[in-house]
Amino acid sequence: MSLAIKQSLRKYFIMGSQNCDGDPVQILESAASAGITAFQFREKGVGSLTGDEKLELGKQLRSICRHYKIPFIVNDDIELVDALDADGLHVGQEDQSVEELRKLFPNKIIGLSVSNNFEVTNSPISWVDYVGAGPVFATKTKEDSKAVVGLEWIISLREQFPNLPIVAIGGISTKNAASVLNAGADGVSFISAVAKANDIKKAVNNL
Ligand code: TPS
Repeated sequence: MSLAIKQSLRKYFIMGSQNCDGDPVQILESAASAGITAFQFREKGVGSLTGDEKLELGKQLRSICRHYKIPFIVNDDIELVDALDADGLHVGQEDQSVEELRKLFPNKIIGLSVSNNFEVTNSPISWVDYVGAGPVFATKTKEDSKAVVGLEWIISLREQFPNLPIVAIGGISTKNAASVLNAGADGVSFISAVAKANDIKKAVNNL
């Protein structure tokens, strides 16, 4: 189980329509055909869709993930997990508690964001399937992002949790992705490196 999760975290693309200059459906189609290993639908923040529009876009993105056989994870939206038959759910520290979510979704992938040792100590790490650790580098994508943790924190998290599936996030690019894997992360997660790329396939390959 944990090995399969770790493999899925290798190139974990996240986006919502607010991150895309072009058509999100085409962007995900290109990224999926180029080899991303998981996708998170994160329709959140300024300019994001809500209600039926969010659901309709979600259905299209979900079907691309089914076609390419990659996990489809929903960001912090319980109703959408059921409506889209998602493979899992990703939540932040301020969202619904992981214990509650685990009861609601015993068999779904549950991911949790962690940004410092305090959050790690106070999180039920044993209930999650993976953690999203970061921001490793500076990011402009998340308005409320926490302090940059650097590669050092990924190294120390790996020392503390030798077997925990860890995906690093925040400012990850084709230039620094290898350093993040060398620090001990199982994979890299990214928004702008692919959503804003001129050549999506090349970006995914280089990551
Ligand atoms: C797996 N998160 C932390 S930094 C960031 C986000 C969305 C922005 C990255 O954008 N871990 C996972 N999923 C999440 N949603 C988060 C953490 C929260 P960019 O790659 O453009 O720097």
